[in-house]
Formats: sequence, C-alpha cells, structure tokens
Amino acid sequence: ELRRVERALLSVSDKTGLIDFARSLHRLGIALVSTGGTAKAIAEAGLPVSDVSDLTGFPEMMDGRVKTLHPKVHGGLLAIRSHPEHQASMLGHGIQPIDLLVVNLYPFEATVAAGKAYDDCIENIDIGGPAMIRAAAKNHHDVAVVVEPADYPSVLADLEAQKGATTLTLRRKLAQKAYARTAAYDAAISNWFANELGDTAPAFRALGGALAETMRYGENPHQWAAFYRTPENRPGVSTARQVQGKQLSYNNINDTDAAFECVAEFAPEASAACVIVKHANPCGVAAGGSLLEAYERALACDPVSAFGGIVALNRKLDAEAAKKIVEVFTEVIIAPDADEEAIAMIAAKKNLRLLLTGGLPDVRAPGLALRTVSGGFLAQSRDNAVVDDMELKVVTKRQPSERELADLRFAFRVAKHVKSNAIVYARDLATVGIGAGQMSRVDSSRIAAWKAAEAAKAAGVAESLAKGSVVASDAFFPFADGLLAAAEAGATAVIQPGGSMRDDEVIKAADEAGLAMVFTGHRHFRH
Ligand code: 93A
Repeated sequence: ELRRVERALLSVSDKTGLIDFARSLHRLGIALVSTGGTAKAIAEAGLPVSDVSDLTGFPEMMDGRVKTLHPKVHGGLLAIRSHPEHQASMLGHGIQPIDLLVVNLYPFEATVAAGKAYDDCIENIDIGGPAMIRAAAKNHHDVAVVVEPADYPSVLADLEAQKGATTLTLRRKLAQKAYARTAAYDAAISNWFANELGDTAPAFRALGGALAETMRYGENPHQWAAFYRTPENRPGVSTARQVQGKQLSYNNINDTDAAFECVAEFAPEASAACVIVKHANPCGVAAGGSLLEAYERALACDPVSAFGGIVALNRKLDAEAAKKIVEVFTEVIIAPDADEEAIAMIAAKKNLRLLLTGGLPDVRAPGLALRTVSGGFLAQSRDNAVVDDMELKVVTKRQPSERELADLRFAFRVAKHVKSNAIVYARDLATVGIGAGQMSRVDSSRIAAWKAAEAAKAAGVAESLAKGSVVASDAFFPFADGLLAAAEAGATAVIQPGGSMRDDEVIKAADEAGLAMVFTGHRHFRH
C-alpha cells in the first residue's frame, strides 16, 4: 500500500516550518504547487514551485475566496488511482494527480480570540482549505494530507524511509486527524455565531462537557448512563469530594443535585437548613436552630418518604446531626463540609455516601438548564429568581403577620424546588405538607393537606400540622377551589404568583375565609 508522492500541494496560513519541509520534499524529487502567499515564501527560499493558478488556468480571485476551488485541484485529490474511469477523466480533462496535501487553515479561532470585528472573522472562515482537506482525507487510500506543522517531521520520516512514498497506516492516521481538524474548525465557527446571536453559546459548551464517569445503569437497569461535567464549576454534586460510600447511581446524582440546589436557597450565615429529597422532590425542608433541629424538623414532615432519601445541609456537618441522620436509612448526605467526628460517625455506615462540596452554589448565578426532547434538546436559563428579590404585594384585607410573612417566603423558596403543580404548607420555617407533580393544582393541594394530617399522626399530634400553617403555590390558583382546600386544612396565609383571569374571585374567597394573601409576580414552574 505504498504510494509514491510525485506532486504536493501546499497552502498554509501558518508558515511555521514550511521552508524546511518544502526543501525536504524537493530533495525527495517531489514537485511543489502552491497558493499565492505560500508559493511566494517557497520561491523566496530559492525552491522551484508552481502556482496553483497555472494548474487551474484561473487566477486567484475575489480576494482569495476562490483559489483552489477548481476541478483540477479536487479531481487531482479525489481521483482513485487504480480506477480506469477516474484515470480516463483525468486524462480527458488534463487533471494531474496530487499525492500530498499540506494545508493549514485561515486562523479563524485566533481572529476571534483577538476580538476582531465581525467582517474580519467572516473573512477568516476558510472554505477552500477544508474542502481540500476533506477531499484528500476521503481519498487517503492514495493521498496523504497534513493539517499542522507539528506533523511535518513524522511525515518526512515516513517519506524518507519509503524513498519518497507514504504508507497506508500513516495516511489513515492523517485522515483521522484531518476530519478532527475540520470538525473542530466548524464547531468554532458555529460557537462564534451563537455568541454573536445571543445566549445560546453555553448550550454548545455544555454539550462539550467532559465525561466524569459511566454509571452501572441509568434511571432503570436496562438504560445506559454516564455523567458529564461542564466547565461551570458550581459547588455541588458534579464537583463534590466523595468521602465514602458506594458509587453514586444515576438517580442518586439527580436527587442529590435537587437536594443541594434547594438547600443552597438558605444562606448558612442566616440559619442552618436541611432538605431531604426523594425522587427529585423535597419531602421535608426546615431552617433555623441547630443542624440537628433542622434535620429533625425536616424529617418530621414526611418520615415515611425520607426512608432511602438524600439529605442536604447548608452548613458544616457536626457529630450531633450525623448521629441522628445515620439512624434513618439514607442514600446520600451532601454538605459543604463535615467535622472529623461526624465523618467518623458516618464511617460506620459503609454504603452511605458522604459528599463534601467546599461551599454552596450561588442561587442567583445565571446558568443553563438542558433537557432532551426526541430529535433535539431544549435550553433555558436556570431559574435563579429568589423570593427575597421579589416585590411582594398583599392583595387581601388582612395583612400577614411577621411570622406568617417569614413562613410565606420560606414556603415559596421551597416551592421553587418542587415539581409542578407544587403546593407547600409550612410552619415555623419547616414544611409540614408537600404536594408535588400533580396534573391538577387542586389535587396537589389535597395531597399536601393529607400529608400534613399524616405527619401529625406519625408525630402523635392530634391536630393536622397544616393548622396554623401558611401555604405556597408555584403558580397562580386558576380557581378558588385550591385556595379553599388550603383554608379548610387550616392554612392562614397564602403566597402565589397571581395573574389568573379569576384573581378577583380568588382574592374574594381569601377575604371571606379570613386569609392573608401575597402575590409575588413570579412563577416557579419546575416540570
Ligand atoms: O478563501 S478560501 O476559502 N478559498 C480558497 O479557494 C482557498 N484555497 C486555499 N481559502 C483558501 N485556501 C487557504 O488559503 C488555505 O487553507 C490556507 O490557509 C491559505 C493559504 O493562502 P496563501 O498561500 O495565499 O497564504
């Protein structure tokens, strides 16, 4: 499979190592053909070189946009040497074979990196170069293609060892490199356009994420799965240090992320907070007091669901909290840090994973959220809206008390992390009933109220935990029924975005029930 090289076409923007390489090719008896600037450089070094325009019979034109885009060039690169009809075409049209192609492309990436103007970037999109590279690489059975100066020495070594011929092994390797180069080049162009057009560039970058690990299986055992890390570098499950425990599964990673993003809503300077997640939904959230108290109150919301759950904390895990957490079967604990005693306590549970993140993510940071749909993907900016930044409007006759207002904010903060339709009952900065993921809002309301009653039973308390609570809805109540279900369960105040066609009706019902109601003007759908 040796192929003698009779003629080489050289067309390079980066002229590094060009002259030495051209001289060696000349010494091996190879005829040199070149485009304008490259030919000039070779000729100035005193080497014989012919112009590609002599080969094509066309001048380079349109500021160089058209110089090698010609059948005499592409025929010479693409003709199968052993193919009689290809040979006949070459003879019939005066096409000469090109056995070695040496091209490096217009410096598009460098032009963009230098911050050059739009038109400059466009002019640096190489068309003829990639066309030749792809042609030569396709025909690697007969043609060798070199796309970067770093490869000149190994190509020369092959040529010298074979007395002016290349091996198929080398030509295949070069073809693979050639397509990698044109793919990267087009990706750079596409990313640049995306940047110019607005905010879609991160989507391309995210898709270029690095493989972090492959999992044993996906959401179900018959599904393949892998975890990719993006350059975002956000404290959380992707960057955490796993102190102990089994490898995380696909569902563990998804749930742990949901838990940690939710607990990050609570500034550690302000209060301790704990989130327990099952199936990507919080089943208990509490803030205030010690970490132990926060955990115990989060657990009390739904101790049945918390079994096998993920526990996220916003402060350094201490021994007191760790001791309590290990009493309940838990899949993962994630926290910014943990003290030695807490780590030792968890070590007793071999399978329990402990992840330490070194910090909390900034919930207000912009970011990208992706999800696939068949045949494509959806991209949107992360929901970084925070209730503290919203202008709250009291729409009822009754104003919420200070305690109610603190609980309303708390409940809306949690509702952001509950799958829609989300209804969250809260009392004293702890959830007491969560309704998630129902197709109708009134069903979510009923489920949340029922959960609050169940939690009371589990705690041996006579009255439903919803009594004297507040309630948050991630989107507006389209009718009064959901709101009335909350009032019936015992809630005294409501927080919701507002904006329904029937807001008046809903406000009237709230007034009649003696509720205080606050509009946020922001929705927190999470599907
Ligand atoms: O403008 S182009 O896309 N049109 C072409 O026909 C063409 N042929 C080669 N750019 C083209 N090239 C590129 O010119 C090569 O890829 C190389 O980067 C550069 C070399 O030009 P010169 O030899 O004039 O310095």
